[in-house]
Amino acid sequence: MAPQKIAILSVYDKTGLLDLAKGLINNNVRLLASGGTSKMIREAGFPVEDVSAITKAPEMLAGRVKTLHPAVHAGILARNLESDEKDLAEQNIDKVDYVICNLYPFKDTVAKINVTVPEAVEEIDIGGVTLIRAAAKNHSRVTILSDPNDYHDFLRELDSGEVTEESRQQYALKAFSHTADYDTAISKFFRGRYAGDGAQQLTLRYGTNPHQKPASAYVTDGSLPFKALCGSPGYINLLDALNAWGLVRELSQALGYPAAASFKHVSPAGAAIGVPLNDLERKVYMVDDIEGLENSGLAQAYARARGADRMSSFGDVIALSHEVDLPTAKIISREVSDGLIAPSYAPEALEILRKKKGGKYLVLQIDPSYVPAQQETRTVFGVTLTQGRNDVKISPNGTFNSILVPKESAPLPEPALRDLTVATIALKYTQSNSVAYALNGQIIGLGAGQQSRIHCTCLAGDKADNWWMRFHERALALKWKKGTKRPDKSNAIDMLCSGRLPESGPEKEDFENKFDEVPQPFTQEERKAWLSKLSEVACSSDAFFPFTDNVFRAARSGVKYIAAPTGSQNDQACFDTAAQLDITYIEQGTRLFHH
Ligand code: 93A
Repeated sequence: MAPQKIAILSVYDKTGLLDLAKGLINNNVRLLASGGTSKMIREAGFPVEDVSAITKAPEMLAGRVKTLHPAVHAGILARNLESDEKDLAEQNIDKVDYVICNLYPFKDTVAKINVTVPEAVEEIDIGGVTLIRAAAKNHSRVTILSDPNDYHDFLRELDSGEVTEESRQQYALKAFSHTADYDTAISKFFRGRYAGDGAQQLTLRYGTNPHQKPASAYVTDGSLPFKALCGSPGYINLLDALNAWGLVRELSQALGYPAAASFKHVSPAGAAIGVPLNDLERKVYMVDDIEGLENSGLAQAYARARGADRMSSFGDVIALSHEVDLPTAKIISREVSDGLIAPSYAPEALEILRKKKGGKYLVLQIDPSYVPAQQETRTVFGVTLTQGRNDVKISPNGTFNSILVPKESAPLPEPALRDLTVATIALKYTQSNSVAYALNGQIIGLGAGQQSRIHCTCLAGDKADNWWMRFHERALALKWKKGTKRPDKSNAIDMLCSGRLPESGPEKEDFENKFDEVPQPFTQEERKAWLSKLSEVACSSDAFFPFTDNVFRAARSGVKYIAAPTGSQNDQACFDTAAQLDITYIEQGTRLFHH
């Protein structure tokens, strides 16, 4: 006769326990249970033995040791092997067939306000986790029920004969997830108590919006790769800073220059390398009075990044690839900005930055040797998504080798390669869809986060046009009223250059109040004539151009080089259009969506 089957029951949540016990007994299963569980079953009138009947040891340490015993765990873990059977026989231990266990409510306990560490510690289940894990490990023979919702289906199967292998697998999977989730809650609690704010985790004031609390940033292994030297980061600050850091690190490595990026809402408003600025550029970027600028590649990179689209950069988070020096700090100190991330800071630069925003300016120091894990994970609407990190390398010499148009093409000139690299690396860190235009080692127009590609191409093109209009002699000779602030100047220049000057009313008055001598709007002819001088622009797209309209629009903003993935039904038409417009079309083989 087959030996009587054995179940071990040890549950904190006793929902459905008596129905389960009844069902097991009806199937002639012997019940062994820990203290409270066995008491409830016994009081309901069902036959049950205490676990101590097989351990021959009482529960001890006020319940800290209840089921932790070789008689229990060898019984669960034994396989149908001769050697295992022999070991059991020598110790007079019976095999266990069913384990029913759920754990102390650690999560509920630590969710209580003002919970103490000793209170939390008492809720760390040891024996239950061991029961669950052992049974789940040996699921080829043992059934593990860790969820009362499964009792009903389990009993139905048992009544009809035996629990199938597939069911045991599903129960084991649930059990492994249950203990993993339990351990995550424990490590999270202790990270909050013991890691020290800023070392392995950082409490954030709130998430994306003020009502999204609590919020934090943490790593599970080692330390956070950055520390705050001043101020405290918010959730969006970190999204910006960490994306921007990735961008400048890659840009600087690819081109061998210091690099800078100016981020807003997790996309770059500008990104650049430290190509020396000419006098006009210094003026347009409002840095012509910065001492030592010409000797700092980093300061020139940030002047370019911030100067590309001053409107969008208002309140930016900045990333800088190299140690922050005095000229760079001086530029930053007088702009409206939320924060900065860089590998290190010269003492005199840090002193200036620490004074910004009444001492609340965010200054983050990143460990430049930090390499993120290969796999990245996030949750959306409660669902965990995981993917390999986008670690494809964009480089001037490796990425743009396949020239599709013109057929008989010479190698790309250095500046074109440089600017295609800047545009393409910027896109890799820009919310998709995205298209970027670059010139002189900097982004001059970037269209981010549009659902339609042509809208990206238009947005980026309009921004590039606006950028170029700022170099028009009339835009350079504006007569400002004394005391006009930098952001107000940037706004007025943007209105003038983009051609959206107010025609009447208080808005017009507001605009005119900023000037001693009110500038006239640009005429169509002036605009056309000046824009026709914009040339040699490089344009990159994060995915293929689906229609020729993108090529036509790019051409209108001086684009001479396009790099984009191929794969559209209209590829050939796009190449032909480029050929007609004297544009070099390069295959950039990797789609670079970013979200
Ligand atoms: O403190 S424990 O980790 N020590 C143990 O040996 C042990 N074995 C089972 N807690 C232990 N359990 C847990 O007790 C179970 O996970 C279950 O949550 C609870 C059931 O206790 P009782 O049967 O006394 O109500």
